[in-house]
Amino acid sequence: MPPNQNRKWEIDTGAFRLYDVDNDGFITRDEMYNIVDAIYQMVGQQPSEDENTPQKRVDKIFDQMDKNHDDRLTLEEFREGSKADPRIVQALTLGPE
Ligand SMILES: [Ca+2]
Ligand SMILES: [Ca+2]
Repeated sequence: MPPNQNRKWEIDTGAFRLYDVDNDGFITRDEMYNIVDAIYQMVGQQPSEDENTPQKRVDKIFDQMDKNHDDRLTLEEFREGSKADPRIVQALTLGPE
């Protein structure tokens, strides 16, 4: 595996574990909401047009990532989703754009 891909795998897995608070291998909406809400408070993020509340942001993330619509994200869904929208992982790690 090329180093860049390896690094991305580590970041995605680390982010997934942060979201998966009870460590059962799935991210539920509640778990993601708790983290996203905490991030919003931490960074005091300015509202943007369509993501101006943590709830909306979580709904949007789930719409994009939850491929089989069972209301929970597996690591695989999370990784695929973060490939399509890297901001989700960046928002967590608070890295630069
Ligand atoms: Ca969980
Ligand atoms: Ca799912």
